[in-house]
Amino acid sequence: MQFSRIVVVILMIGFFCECERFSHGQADDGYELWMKYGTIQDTAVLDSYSAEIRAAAVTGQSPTCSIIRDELHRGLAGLLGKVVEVSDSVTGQTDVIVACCSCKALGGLVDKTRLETLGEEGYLIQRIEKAGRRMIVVTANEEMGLLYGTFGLLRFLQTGKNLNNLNLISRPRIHYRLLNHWDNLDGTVERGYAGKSLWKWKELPEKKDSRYTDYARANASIGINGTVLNNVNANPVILKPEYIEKVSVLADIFRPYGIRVFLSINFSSPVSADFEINGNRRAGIGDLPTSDPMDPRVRAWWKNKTREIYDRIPDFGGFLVKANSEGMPGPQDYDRSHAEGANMLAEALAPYGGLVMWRAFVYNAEVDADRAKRAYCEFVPLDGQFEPNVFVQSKNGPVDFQPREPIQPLFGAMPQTPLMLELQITQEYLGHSKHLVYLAPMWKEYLEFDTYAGGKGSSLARIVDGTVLPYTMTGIAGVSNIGNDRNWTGHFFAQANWFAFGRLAWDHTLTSEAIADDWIRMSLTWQENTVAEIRNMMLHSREACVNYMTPLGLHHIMQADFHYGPQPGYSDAPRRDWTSVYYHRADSVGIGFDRSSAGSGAVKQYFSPWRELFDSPETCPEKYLLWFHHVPWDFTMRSGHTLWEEICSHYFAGTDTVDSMVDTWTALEGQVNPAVFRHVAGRLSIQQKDAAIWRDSCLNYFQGFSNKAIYHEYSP
Ligand code: BDP
Repeated sequence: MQFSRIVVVILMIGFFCECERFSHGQADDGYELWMKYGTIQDTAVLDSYSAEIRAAAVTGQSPTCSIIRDELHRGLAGLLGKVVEVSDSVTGQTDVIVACCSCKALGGLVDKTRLETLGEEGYLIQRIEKAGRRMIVVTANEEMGLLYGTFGLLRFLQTGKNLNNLNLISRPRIHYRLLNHWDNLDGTVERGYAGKSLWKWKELPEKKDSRYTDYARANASIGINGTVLNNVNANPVILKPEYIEKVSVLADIFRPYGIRVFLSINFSSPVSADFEINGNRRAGIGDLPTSDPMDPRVRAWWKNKTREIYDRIPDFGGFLVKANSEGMPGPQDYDRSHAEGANMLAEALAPYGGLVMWRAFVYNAEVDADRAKRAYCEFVPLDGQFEPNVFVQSKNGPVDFQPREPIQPLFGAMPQTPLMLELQITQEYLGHSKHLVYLAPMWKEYLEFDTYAGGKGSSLARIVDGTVLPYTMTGIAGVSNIGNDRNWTGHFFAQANWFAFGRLAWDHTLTSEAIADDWIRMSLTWQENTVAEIRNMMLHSREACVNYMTPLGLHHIMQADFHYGPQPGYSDAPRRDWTSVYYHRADSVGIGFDRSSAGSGAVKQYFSPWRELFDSPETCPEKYLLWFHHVPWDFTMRSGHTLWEEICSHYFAGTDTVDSMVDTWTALEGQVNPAVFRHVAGRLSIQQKDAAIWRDSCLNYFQGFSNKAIYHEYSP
């Protein structure tokens, strides 16, 4: 008895000593995400902040202003390790003021002309001197800007920046910044790797899980302003009155955080009959014999349903629609076009300011033999036919969310239709929540890709944000990686992807490095060397994943449906374009999909000079080589290697990088929170093992066609 008590005491002392050394929370379970607000360990920084931040005021009495007050209070108390009073009115002692520019308390303190371009959500943070006293002022045109500005200020402090440099002006470049949840009503999450859905439909509307608020807060902290709650493979039941009631409870919780709620709808909702989608029986919730968008009864049904929603949720955002894709019903079932389908919904939503996000993820085999061409073939002819409140929402690439794809050529090719960019935060094809893959470099690669749609300088980002084409509305969506796992995202480092998505949606000019840097400092450590080691590991992780999974333009050779491990030999699917062999086309001559002008012609969907550059294996960027070309095994690469040697080298480079990630992390024991250390170490060892499986299975399989020895100093 005595003995075990002593052991417990020793263990506890050990535990507290351990915690003492980490500024970011005790035994971090990841729940607090990047908002840990651990007391600043650098005494010089702490002293400089403490000297200037003693009393704060957030003027205004709205629910949003209360949230801002609470956040500031929580953040400052944690970071400074002392209670900083945050009142609702400015006094002679106040040295941090958060107030709308119209607030009298600001009288003459800020240059209001700087606010003119900031819209409803932008903010200005300045450090000023008044009567010999320093003050920090966070101001905006509207209170949502104050909320974002407050998180901006806290981030500045959390990352230990110098107050002398505090002069921030920021506004979002894209208006609709949404998460898309692929959450089913039964609590499962399609392509979710972090537990079950956050939405407890059975408990709603009565019981409001406290996590709903934490979710909204986390999103607001990175500038996300909307959420689509349910899976694009939508169950019509979401539109039943009892579900609208449940959804309205969530909308009420999210509203003061600036987050609007949207829903995915099933195009067959108005019908009374049962139908089957992907093996699941679904029933419409209406009483109509049809969901033909040109049928007046169907149009009236949607109008009534929309009114019913807005009666309960006045700021409801609108509908996301997957139609005539992967078995989902849609207007083509009635020989109507995507535009006719979308416009029917748009008409119902327009009086309330709602919008339709009509997905371009369609790939009917009758349209073209090459899946990569189909969205473009179907949608480009419809340009100009959509109502003004319709977005066409497209994935970044022409096939699916692969580790690397060239850009979806639709971007820039529909000048009269605002295109919303859909990225995938959940790592469906990039190692689920088992692999550490920091996605910002991948998203930046897409965002910075110059489409040449309006001549040089037409990056995807500048199309999406309405700079190149005069879009009347702009939007970006990220397929969420959040579930009810305690740490939200399964892998601790997957939190960085949620964070990075929000930051890039707000400002796509931020660099992957800067975002990683912020996230590491907010989530893990300020220790310079450690920050550098972790950042380096993150920045190389996506290329490593491409290398050990699908280098040089290979794609879609993952395990059938599960999409985690390799299955390059997969050939027996209900559709050819679901098999791996359809995509890699390996044979005794070579490997790759010929999409040149002599092949499927997909290159012609791109603007010049890309269509010419992609068209020849000599000029095609090698990272896309096997996407666009069927290349002989002996083809000479720019390195001087043959193609076969180059493929081998990439696979080995991928696993080598993972090995070095493991080494880096192992050496960080004692430098980061021990609980996080153990969690990440465990996942990295899975990644290391599985990356090697990827390499060996793919090389062994492809070797069966190349008939050449594995090129490396050692064989798998
Ligand atoms: C595919 C996913 C599937 C989604 C589909 C989509 O495998 O689960 O339903 O995309 O985006 O990548 O609709």
